[in-house]
Amino acid sequence: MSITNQEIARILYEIGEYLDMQGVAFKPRAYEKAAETIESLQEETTDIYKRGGLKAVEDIPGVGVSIAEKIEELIKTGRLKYYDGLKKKTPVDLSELTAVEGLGPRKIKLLYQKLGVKNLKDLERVAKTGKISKLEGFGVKSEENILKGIEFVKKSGGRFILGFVMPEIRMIENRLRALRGIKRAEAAGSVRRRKETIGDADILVVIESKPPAFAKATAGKVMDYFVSMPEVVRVFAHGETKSAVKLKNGMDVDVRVLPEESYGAALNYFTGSKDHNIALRQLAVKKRYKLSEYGLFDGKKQIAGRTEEEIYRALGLDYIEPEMREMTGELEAAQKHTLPKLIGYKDLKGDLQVQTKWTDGSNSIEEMAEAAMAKGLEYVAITDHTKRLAMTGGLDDKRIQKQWEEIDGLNDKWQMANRKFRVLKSTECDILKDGSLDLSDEILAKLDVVGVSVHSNFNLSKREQTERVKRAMKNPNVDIIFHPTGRLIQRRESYEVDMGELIKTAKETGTVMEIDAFPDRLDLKDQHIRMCVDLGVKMTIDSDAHAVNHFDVLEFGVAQARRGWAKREDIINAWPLEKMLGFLKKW
Ligand code: DGT
Ligand code: CA
Ligand code: CA
Ligand code: ZN
Repeated sequence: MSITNQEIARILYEIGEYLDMQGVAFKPRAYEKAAETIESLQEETTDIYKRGGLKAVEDIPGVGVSIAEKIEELIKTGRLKYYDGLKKKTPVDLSELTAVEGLGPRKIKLLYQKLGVKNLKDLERVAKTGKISKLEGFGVKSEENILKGIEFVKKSGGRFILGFVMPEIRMIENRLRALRGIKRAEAAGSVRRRKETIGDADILVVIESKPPAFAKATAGKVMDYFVSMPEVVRVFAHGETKSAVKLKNGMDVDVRVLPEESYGAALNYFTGSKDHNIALRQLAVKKRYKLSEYGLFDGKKQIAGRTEEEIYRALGLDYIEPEMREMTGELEAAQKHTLPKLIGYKDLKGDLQVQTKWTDGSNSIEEMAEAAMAKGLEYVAITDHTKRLAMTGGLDDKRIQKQWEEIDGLNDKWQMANRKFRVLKSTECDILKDGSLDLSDEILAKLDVVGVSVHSNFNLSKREQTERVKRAMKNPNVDIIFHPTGRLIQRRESYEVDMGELIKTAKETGTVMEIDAFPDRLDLKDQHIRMCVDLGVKMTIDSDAHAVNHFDVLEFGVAQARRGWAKREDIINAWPLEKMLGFLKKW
């Protein structure tokens, strides 16, 4: 099995960090750039290499000869001597330490040289004794921030962002499915419930159960295959029907082989959540049944268990989608037949947050539009940043009008060719500190869709921050609040803001709240989505794409919406274009 783009990128990033620590000039940035490109490539680098050899790898933008050769070594041998050497030379656990917010390679180097900090434990010890604040370039404030950062890392510790590991989980599922005698292979647990982050992946496999000797041999083969996959770095268990391993990326994966008769019951049990399971069992007991991972039993007789549906039915419940199994009222609703029909994974018709080369995206408007079409979408809003975000080359009143010419040209072209696709004129306009906006009202009034967001002054008081966003919502030109809480999963907490009050204001002003689908944003959170659903506040699910392959993240936004019990009617970009625009116009 071959090394993925994500793995290559991670190694290149780390090399950049090691070189940066050594104070090497320019090179770190070169590695970082190469990593960024590879991360967002559509094609696997291994395939590029297979097709065109070293030369083709060199042709990847931002990849020079020397980096291309390193990539070749990684593809051919799965290792890189240069990287191993760097790692050995610096006894510091970089990946652990760079996880602390505000700690870059340079600071880590200082902390190592002056205080001998090698890992998170060392860091916490010296921070608590006040030694860091006495170092040049650090101070009391940064020591406080480091301690806060450590707390944050510990809280999120050992968990993986679902959207980032999903490709690897799917790859394992697919490989297992391809083995002989296997009927199904599916990840249960928090993966199936589509939690934002997962502790480990729990994969269930169903094999043909007859004849028994064949079943036993098949199970054995599955186990042998699973523990010897190339990504496996540790084997915790290697049993007849159950195994557990750790992968290169640090993630643990379990696999269990099951007979078909109890697949539904096992899927239900291992999907969880644990509290949902416990409540189901109690319901079963009330009916004088017994529910286990093997089935639903009346005495010795199995009355359900082949599918999840039949278990729920036998317990007097409507089927509950995995994303709702978190004990937030789903059992009561299933009993009363009032569960919502959730938005489906194929329901989106458009995407209302897309960045392009005009600012910090990697592709042109046309390339992004073509990629969206290939995904089956019918419209996208182009939402490049505004001038306050100077580092992205944000647009001002003048340049955004230039962009409109390009958009008009594209729309005309597609109309002539009878292609049903529309690019909408839009913006991700900065909300300034006082709640005013970074483009003039005159320009905003001419856009098809106006999205606004907070990118600065994260440390205002809760009152000030809430008033700031509310003021933006009250601007009649504003349609959508993008990534409303501003959090980055495992990296940055939300700024202080009263979400209840914002959602109420959205109700009054007809403002749409965004569910940013990027895997480390998922912003709104599920409980906020639920508040919007309950109040009738409309939402949009956007990719926040910065490159053509980023439209793939939309499914994680849909998953988040489902975790917040949202229906198609709640999500404006699941509506046809005219209806969506009509709604925005009305408000
Ligand atoms: P994670 O891995 O921390 O993201 O969360 P889960 O939900 O995947 O939890 P995990 O991997 O510990 O276990 C998988 C499922 O197995 C869990 O969702 C429900 C079920 N399960 C695990 N332990 C128990 C238990 O003690 N009682 C019951 N009823 N179910 C359990
Ligand atoms: Ca799990
Ligand atoms: Ca597990
Ligand atoms: Zn943004």
